[in-house]
Amino acid sequence: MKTQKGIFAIVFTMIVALFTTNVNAKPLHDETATFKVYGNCEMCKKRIETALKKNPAIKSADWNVETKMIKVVYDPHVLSVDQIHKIIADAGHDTDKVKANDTVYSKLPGCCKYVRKK
Ligand SMILES: [Cu+2]
Repeated sequence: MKTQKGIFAIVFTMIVALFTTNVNAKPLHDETATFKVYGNCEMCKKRIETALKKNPAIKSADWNVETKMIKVVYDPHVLSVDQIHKIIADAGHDTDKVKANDTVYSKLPGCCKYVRKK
């Protein structure tokens, strides 16, 4: 019985070690994406950032009213850059990759109706 206990302890230790190694091997780094998002004002900033921050895989989102550039910190294991563009477009804002739906765009307040690319 003593030997059995000993073997169990060794196996248990090995399982714990294996599990810990797997967790450590998984890259957990967040990534940062920077790209252009069309918009005009502080209201646009709030709309864009709020839409993004609803997603738990997005750690931070900061849109610059002057440069129209957004900086998004996200978990690349859960979300792709294309999906981030899609979230912004769904909120009514064109990005340099994805265009917002015309209906969603038309519902934006007047001050937020940015000039769209043809
Ligand atoms: Cu606006």
